[in-house]
Amino acid sequence: SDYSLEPPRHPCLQINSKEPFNAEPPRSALVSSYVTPVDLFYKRNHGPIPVVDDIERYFVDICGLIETPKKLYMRDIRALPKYNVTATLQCAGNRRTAMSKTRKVRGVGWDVSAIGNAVWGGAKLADILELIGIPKLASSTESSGKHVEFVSIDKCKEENGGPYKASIPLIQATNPEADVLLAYEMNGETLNRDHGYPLRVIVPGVIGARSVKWLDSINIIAQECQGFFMQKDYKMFPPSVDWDNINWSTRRPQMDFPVQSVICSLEDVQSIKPGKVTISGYAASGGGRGIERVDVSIDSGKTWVEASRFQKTGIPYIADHISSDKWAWVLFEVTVDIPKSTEIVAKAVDSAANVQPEKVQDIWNLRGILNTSWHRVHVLVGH
Ligand code: MTE
Ligand code: MO
Repeated sequence: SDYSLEPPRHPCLQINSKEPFNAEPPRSALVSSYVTPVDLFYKRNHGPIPVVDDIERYFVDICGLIETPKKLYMRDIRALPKYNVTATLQCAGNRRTAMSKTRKVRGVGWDVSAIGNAVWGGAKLADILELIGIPKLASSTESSGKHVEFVSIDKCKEENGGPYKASIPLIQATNPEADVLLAYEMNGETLNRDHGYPLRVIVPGVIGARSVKWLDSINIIAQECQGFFMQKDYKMFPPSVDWDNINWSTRRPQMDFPVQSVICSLEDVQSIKPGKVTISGYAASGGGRGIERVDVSIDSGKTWVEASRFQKTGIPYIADHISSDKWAWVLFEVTVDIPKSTEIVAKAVDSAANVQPEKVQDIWNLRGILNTSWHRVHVLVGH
């Protein structure tokens, strides 16, 4: 594989793996804006960044269980109505390093910033499927377990040198309300190479792994994609399963991500002066569920105070899907008085009343995915 043509990257990024390039911003950068700047958005790759230099000749092949296969050029995709969807992308491996501290897990180490919120611009997958004769809101007979598979241009070792791929149910793909996009813009700019130029999939509310970058083809298939990242990775196992007794076929590929929250204004261990401290961070949930509450504790979880939440500055956040961005994170903030050294904790509650689990041990899994345990940081108060 060839890593000589990688794009330039922001010097602030913390590099977790160089080849393939995996990097995240400092946590403090995440809370400085509701929309994460492209440069600081985490980058998660499984191979070298592909080069697409002739955009006029670039097309997406649509094939599989359809009457007539079709080639879609960028001009065809741009001719469809354009949507801007604000959606948070989170890697299932976010906070893996912390999970590995209780018991070793396999995978790229991530701190708390394998997440970002962007405005994705592009065509709706539901509109594209309609072009090839698949109606919107496919009925359960039409879809009957069918999936829409996204195949990339990149090559990775997990697929034995083949392309990265993933799929989502046809029923979700044909639902305009699910906001699944073929995106060619990120924060109003042309999508850059790191994030999938010229075209990527965005599946809002679902773990990042299903949002395939550098799209090459779309296949309508009878059942879910059989690729490595759907079948042998990104599945949630119980703590009792380890590498010597794992049976991958017993679990389904992870789709929606669970409720999550993280304190970003403080490092894991941080020295502060006694007095008022503003604690801020992000909270997000999958499946379009909003954030109902964020609780913060300054005594290791014995007592809690509620933080205020916001998306757009000046507008109070309500998880009602009308005044809020349903696929996006909320930022939270609370000012507390901290007289002495202590452990500060955050936990969020989503609109279905799902709560983050208290202990990482209870959700430990061998691949180290979905660490959504209460986020804890230590402050050392000095004078
Ligand atoms: N698509 C391709 N083609 N190759 C990849 O390695 N990584 C996936 C997904 N799409 C990946 C991909 C994973 S695991 C995540 S979390 C997101 O892309 C990361 O997207 P980003 O790099 O734009 O943040
Ligand atoms: Mo990921």
